[in-house]
Amino acid sequence: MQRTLVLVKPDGVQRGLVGLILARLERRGLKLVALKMMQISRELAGRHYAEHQSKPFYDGLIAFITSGPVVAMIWEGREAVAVVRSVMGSTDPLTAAPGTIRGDLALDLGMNLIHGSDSPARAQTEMALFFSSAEIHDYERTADRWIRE
Ligand code: 3AN
Repeated sequence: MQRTLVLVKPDGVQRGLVGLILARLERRGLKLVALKMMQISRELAGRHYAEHQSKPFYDGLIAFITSGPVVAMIWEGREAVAVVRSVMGSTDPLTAAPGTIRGDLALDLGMNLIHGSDSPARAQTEMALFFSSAEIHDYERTADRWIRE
């Protein structure tokens, strides 16, 4: 089953939206297999956002993601990477569809509440950056047979 890394960014923690964001992913049917609050170091931020290093917004992005604690999670489910991306909404909250997390709860590109891996390959890399294998839980949920045919 596919897994993906999700972060509730510092703005989501500060605004008290952790529970709401978690609930949206949970009620979609995705399964939570890892969860922790953490302070992202500059080193981890640099590795996580390495692909954006040459972008003009890079310094601001690093400053923002290290500005306060985040909640890191791994969610599992059918096409979890794409499902999380669709629940998040597009990167700029201004154009994110209503009904998505960003489309309902955010206004600014730099304060867009949530990160989700953008491909299965990136998900593998990002999960390994944020979690040890001992922190990731394989378990059965009785509800799964009501979510998956
Ligand atoms: P997403 O978070 O939707 O995967 P990415 O990976 O393209 O988007 O960008 C990572 C983060 O960088 C975004 N979440 C956003 O906070 C920031 N970002 C992306 N593009 C811009 C931009 N043009 N100006 C400012 N910040 C940006």
